[in-house]
Amino acid sequence: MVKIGIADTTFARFDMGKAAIDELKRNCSAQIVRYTVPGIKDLPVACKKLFDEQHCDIVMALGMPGSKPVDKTCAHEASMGIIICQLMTGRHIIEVFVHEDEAPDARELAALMEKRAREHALNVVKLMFKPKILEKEAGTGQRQGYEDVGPARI
Ligand code: RDL
Ligand code: RDL
Ligand code: RDL
Repeated sequence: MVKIGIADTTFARFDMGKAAIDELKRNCSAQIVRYTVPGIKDLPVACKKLFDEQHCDIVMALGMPGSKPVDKTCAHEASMGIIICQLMTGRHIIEVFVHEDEAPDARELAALMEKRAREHALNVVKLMFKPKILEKEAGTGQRQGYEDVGPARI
């Protein structure tokens, strides 16, 4: 059975892990393992452990970079670590980051975090079970959380 890892953080202001797990459970029958860490810089090793020790086939890394410059640097470092982990393991990590300043207030932030987590969970289902659907969506301007922007036309 396919095993999906969920790595998430206590720093985030919305429970993105819970939303992702709910969406996965509604759309596939994979086994799910969750590993919560303090912040986004702790995600790369959490993902590595989910592959090495829990034998996950794919992992979602969910987190919320804050709005200050130091947080943006932190997010870049975390992303680099997540990419290195993918290259080390040859497995996908779907990075679900919502920057705190993407939304104007707490209400919209929570809604964006929930929607992006759920939409990327569906991307995980497609990657693992229905890759042809992704091929059909190639070049269609898909976004997660906000409206899709759609294809550019001549
Ligand atoms: O290893 C412990 C912490 O260093 C780690 O959890 C960091 O990811 C915590 N953290 C920061 O130190 C920071 O300056 C986070 C952010 N910014 C941030 O914007 N988002 C986080 N963590 O999830
Ligand atoms: O792993 C899932 C996503 O994190 C990954 O697909 C990213 O490449 C998606 N993405 C961003 O998160 C982003 O902030 C993209 C862009 N910007 C971008 O400008 N172009 C992309 N993806 O193709
Ligand atoms: O052009 C507006 C947004 O698309 C742009 O700000 C993106 O960079 C927003 N974004 C992130 O910042 C991010 O960390 C997105 C993702 N992750 C993502 O996974 N999917 C998105 N946007 O559609």
